[in-house]
Amino acid sequence: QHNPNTKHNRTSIVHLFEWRWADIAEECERYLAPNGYGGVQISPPSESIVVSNPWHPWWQRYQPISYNLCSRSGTEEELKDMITRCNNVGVNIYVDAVINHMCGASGGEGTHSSCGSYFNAKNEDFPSVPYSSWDFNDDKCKTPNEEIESYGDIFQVRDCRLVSLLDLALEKDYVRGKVAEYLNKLIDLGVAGFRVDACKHMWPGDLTNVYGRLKTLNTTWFSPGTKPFIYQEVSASHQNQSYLKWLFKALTQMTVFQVIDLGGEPIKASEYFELGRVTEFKYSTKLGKVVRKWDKEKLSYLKSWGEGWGFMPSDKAMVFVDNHDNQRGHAAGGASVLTFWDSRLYKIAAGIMLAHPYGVTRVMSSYHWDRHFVNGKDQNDWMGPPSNANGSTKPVPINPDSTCGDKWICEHRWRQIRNMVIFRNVVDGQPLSNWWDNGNNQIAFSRGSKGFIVINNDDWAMDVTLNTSLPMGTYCDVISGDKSGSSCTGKQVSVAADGRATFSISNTDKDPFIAIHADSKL
Ligand code: LM2
Ligand code: CA
Repeated sequence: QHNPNTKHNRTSIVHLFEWRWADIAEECERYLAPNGYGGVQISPPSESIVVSNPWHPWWQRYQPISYNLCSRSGTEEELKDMITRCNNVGVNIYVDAVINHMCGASGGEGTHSSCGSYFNAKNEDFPSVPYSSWDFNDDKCKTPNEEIESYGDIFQVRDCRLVSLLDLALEKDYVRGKVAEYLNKLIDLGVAGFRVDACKHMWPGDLTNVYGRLKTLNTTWFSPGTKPFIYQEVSASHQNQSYLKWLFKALTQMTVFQVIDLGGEPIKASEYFELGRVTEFKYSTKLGKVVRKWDKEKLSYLKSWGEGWGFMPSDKAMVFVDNHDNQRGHAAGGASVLTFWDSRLYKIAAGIMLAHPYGVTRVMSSYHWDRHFVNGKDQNDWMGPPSNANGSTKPVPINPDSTCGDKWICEHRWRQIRNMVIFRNVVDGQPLSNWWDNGNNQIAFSRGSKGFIVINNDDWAMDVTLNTSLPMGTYCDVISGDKSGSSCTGKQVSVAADGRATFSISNTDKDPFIAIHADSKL
């Protein structure tokens, strides 16, 4: 279903990518609940392969060995403790569910797995589930090497192997049963929903069946009859770039002009709308272009942001500035995607996303890795989280200034992003109104009479008086500072009786935007 089941009018989710369960439990209590985060997307909790070449890449967790719940993030006990503690403070847990496939065909044989379970990739033998070769799609896939070769063929995309990952036969009652048993175990533990991995590679009919087997949420924390929130990863293919180039060439030769969606493929995100929300990758790519001012994009064009840009319906969309794949050049996205590496622009993009009513918003929380570009490709895009010498993931230490140490970036703790998460909660349900722009890269808009945001992404100063629709008073700008008691550590904005206020934003300001809302009134 499409509702994230968040509590206390909280609206955003944060992806604590590769965090340990013990750290997430702490973070729910000490930071996420007090700052209005609605939930956490966790890395896959299922047993995965352990890859040693390259050394323990993050993507090994997208290669399941069984549905046992020990992973690089911790034990089953730690997982349970985290779910309980987060739920107790009203922060939901969403599980990244990898159900399209098991490990890669060349995964080998042995016990190099996160719980130490034996498996044999070549024979498709996973006794801890158990799955055997009967449970995979080899007969259905018609390509010579079992691989997906063309994204133009929907049968290949669903029934063949994605980058050699052993493809599960989800039309089998047995496989559906095993997958549902795994998800239901998590529901019993108290999770609120699932980010379903690789949905493009599964038939909507198979997913309908699996979702249909799911229990309602644990009534210790959720009202009776609440269904799990489902959001499905449907991204443009790895082949997408070349496919688009080919298509573009073909179209130019025909001198035909046509709008091509990022998909450009026969499989459409809309096939999955009935089942749950779907990740809107165009949002991430386009937002990056607008804020970077590439392709002559400008902020003023955001007036029709959302469905007006050809995005899916708002009530079907899960949106984000970047995700764990496209922040490192994996899968869809491309060079325009903004990440913590471009922090100033990133904060602007996050501000726009969180202020705008479109979609359910997901904030990314990353770790630093040593990027090393050779001919435009990052040679280290595989690198796993900050780790100790024995390979275990490092805890997330919190510095006195509330930032994170040991190379954990914690974008969700950046004041500008955290305060915009709160902004979104305060203005929830209010319409976008009072749109203003200068025809270039200065924009402003209200959310009803609850909040107002002004952004200057031009190369010159901005000085304007605008209607905010907010009640008269002095407000604390939550981008340059925080309200504490009746004082403000940042800029102050005074709204007159007629709702108008004057905003001055230099293009050289540390963060060239201002946001005020009902709860930042002094
Ligand atoms: C996803 N969404 O739909 C994940 O967001 C994405 O991170 C996953 O790919 C993908 N689907 C499959 O679950 C990642 C990563 C791949 C990696 C796979 C499996 O982007 O690069 O593939 O996980 O770990 C790796 C190697 C690849 C190899 C494969 C199998 O990069 O070269 O293929 O393992 O051994 C021979
Ligand atoms: Ca498949």
